[in-house]
Parts: sequence; structure tokens; C-alpha cells
Amino acid sequence: MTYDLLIKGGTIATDQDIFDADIGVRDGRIAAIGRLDAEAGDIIDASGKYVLPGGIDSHVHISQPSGEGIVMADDFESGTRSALFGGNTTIMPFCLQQRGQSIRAAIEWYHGLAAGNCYTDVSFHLIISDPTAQVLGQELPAAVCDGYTSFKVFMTYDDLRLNDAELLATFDVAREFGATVMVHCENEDAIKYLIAKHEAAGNVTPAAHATTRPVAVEREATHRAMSLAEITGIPIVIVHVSNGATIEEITRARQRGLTVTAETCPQYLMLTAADLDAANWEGAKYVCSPPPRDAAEQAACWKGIQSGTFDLFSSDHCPFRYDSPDGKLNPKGARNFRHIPNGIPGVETRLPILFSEGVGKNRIDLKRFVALSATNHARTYGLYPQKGTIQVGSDADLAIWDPDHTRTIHHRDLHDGSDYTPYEGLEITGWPVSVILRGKVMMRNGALQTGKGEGRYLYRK
Ligand code: DUC
Ligand code: ZN
Ligand code: ZN
Repeated sequence: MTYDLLIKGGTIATDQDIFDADIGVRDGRIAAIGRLDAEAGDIIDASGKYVLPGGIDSHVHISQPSGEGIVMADDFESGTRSALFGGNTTIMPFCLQQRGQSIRAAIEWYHGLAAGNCYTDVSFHLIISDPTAQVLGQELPAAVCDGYTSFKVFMTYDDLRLNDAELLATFDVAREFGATVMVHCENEDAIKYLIAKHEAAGNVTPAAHATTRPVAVEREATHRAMSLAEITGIPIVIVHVSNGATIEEITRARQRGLTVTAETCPQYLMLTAADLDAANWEGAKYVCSPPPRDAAEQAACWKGIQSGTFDLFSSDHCPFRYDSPDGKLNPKGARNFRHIPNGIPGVETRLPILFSEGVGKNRIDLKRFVALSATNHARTYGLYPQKGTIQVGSDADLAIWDPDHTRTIHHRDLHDGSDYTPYEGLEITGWPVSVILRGKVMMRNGALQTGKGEGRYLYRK
């Protein structure tokens, strides 16, 4: 048998090129690309379909400790299954170091949750919430050397935020050991001040989540994070950018010579602050940070996607059940926006939304879709060219898309552990129909082909 799997007759796209060819897969890797007439253990007819690199979602929260009484709606099994059905073959969730916890303990615990449960490959970012001398001097360098080469830091949330001195010290470790830093940019003191004002005025509905985190809160923190990166001399990743003023800050920093990678997410293209004002506290379904803005900011984010300002399009999948005492409607969250857990599900709908709204509506071409959905994630986080492209020698991680298939998003058809989708009722043209992970057909014509446990952990250089 020449190939284990042959994918015939499809249109292949990478971030550089679009062409018609077959793909031969052997031992989990792409062995040949061209007009291939050879024996194969399995053949997929991809005529009329696009064959794309499997999606890489580099911003996903799964089983992350989320405060007393609050439970994330996805574990590794449901989260990676949902990712798979959304055309992904790798996701990058966050391994949270809780205050007082060692990095090693956090990593071991998180591996325990992932092991044997994944439908996609996974690789962890760390979240550093307690940058003690021991953490910065020993634990973090050791983790980076072990292959945990990226971490996120927060400028907001009491139990996560780092002050400027802590950010600088953490950035210095990243520079010394060559790690990649992602920053959640929102000014916590400004948010606290605005929350107190809103509460004093009795303004505590979900809509207040957006008005206590206005654009300036994000723009100022982004400027500060980039300035601190400049002071320490590191490249920086600004995650989940929601608006035009922040994009302008990023553009200016780049013009000064700083290396800034920028990410946006579907919620900033498809939702607005008006969604948080939905009746009967349903606005809680859309509470995420930074919050969705307005139509003008959506347009600014689309422009950033088209112009190349944004390198990454990620889901920021951070799922909580809506109608549940451990989710959005927890006893306190059902009465005050301040206690609604921040985050929305989206790992399965990220790529269909970008395909339908982006490629389908001629806002971006297929090469840019591939760059935003897979290749740039692999390049940014040290997985390229093993992942994120279609070339001989790369892992055979492939998603076969039917560009003409139209279906409306309903949560009942999705595969995550939440009880809603923020995109209920959105009509999508273009869905992944089959997904291949390292040569194994995981999903075929919309049907799961395997049990959990095929996904592996990816250590990075
Ligand atoms: N930041 C994230 O990146 N995800 C969800 C919540 C948050 O604040
Ligand atoms: Zn964040
Ligand atoms: Zn996130």
C-alpha cells in the first residue's frame, strides 16, 4: 500500500497558494501532494471541496478554575470534540497557576485532566498569576525549557492581575528564555471605579458589564502593556482586541519598531453591547471581556482582519452554562453583573463564522482565511511547520470544507458542554465536513469516527 490515506480531487489552500491536487498520507504525515494514482488504505473524495490545514485555535479555556461555585462548561473531552467539529485539529488551552500554587503543580494537574480525553492535539499556554521570586527565578524558566513556551498575563481581575512591576519582571523572564507573552489588556482600577459608580446608581444588569469596561479601558492598558514590552525589549501578543482605537495603538507601536502580534475573535465581529441588554437577564449570555462594542467597532475589526493588522483569529472559547447555578445565572450573577462569569463559548463556530462572513462575503480570500485560522497560530507559538500548513513532511492535520453547505447555527447541533451559543440562528454557508488528525479520519461527513484519546500533547521549542 503506497498511502494509508488518499484525499483526491480537492482544492488545496495554504496561506500562500490555492491549487487542485491530491494528498497522500503515510504514518500520520503528508507524504505526497500532486496527481496521485496509487493504492491507499482509505480514499476520501474531496471533489468540489476545499482541503485546508486543520484549524489551530490558540486561545481556548477549558476546565479552568473560575471562582467559588463556578464551573466551566467544557472539559477536555467536550471542548476538543467541539473544536474538532468546528474544523480544528489543535487547540491551545490555558493552564492556570493559581495564587500560591507552583507552576509544576498547575501543569501536572492540567495534564491529568487532558490525558486520554482529547479529540484534537493540545498544547498549553500558562497563565502566570503569582510571579514570586521562586516562580520567576526557577519555576517559569524550567517550564519554558520543558516546552511550555508561552504564557498569558492579566491586567484585570483581582485574583489574576499583575501590577506594572510584576509585568516587567515577568516580561524579563520571557526575554531571557525566549518565551512568548500574551497580555489581557484592561485597566483594573478604572473598571473598579466604574463598577462602584454603577452599583451606587443601582445599575447592575448585564448591560453594565459593557459600560464599566469602555474602549478607553482596553486602549490604555494595551498602550501600557506595549510600553512595558518596549522597556524590556520583548515581542508581545495582544489578545482579544475589540475596537479601532486599540488597533490604532497597535499600529503606532509597530511603527515605532515594536513586534506586536494581534488577535481578534468572532464576538467582536458578530456581537455588540446591545446584546448584553437582552431581556430577562439573557444579556448574561454575552458577558465576556473585553465586551462586544458597536457596529463601528465591528467594522474596524473587519478592517484589521482585511488589512493584516490582525495575525490571529481565535475563539477565546470560555464556556459557562447559562441556566445553571454554577454558570451565568449563579445566585449572585443572577442579581448583579459583577458576578456573572466572563466568557462565551465559540470553539466550534469560530471558523464557520470566519468562512461564511469572511470568505463567503468576499471580505477576505481563502489564503487569508488559512493564515488567520491555522498558519499564523502555528508560527506564533512554535508549531510551524509541523502544524498549520499543507506540505510534505507536515502532520496530516486537514479539514475538508464544503463551501456551499448552508446551515443555521443551533446549539442543539453543537458539541460543547454549554447550554447555549451566542450565535443561535445565524445562517452559515461553508462547513467543515471531514477532519483528519495526523492521518486519522476523526470526523467524516459530519459523523464522529473515533472515541476520545486520539489527541496528543504538543511540547514546543
Ligand atoms: N479573558 C479571556 O481571555 N477569556 C475569557 C475571560 C477573559 O477575561
Ligand atoms: Zn483575556
Ligand atoms: Zn481568553
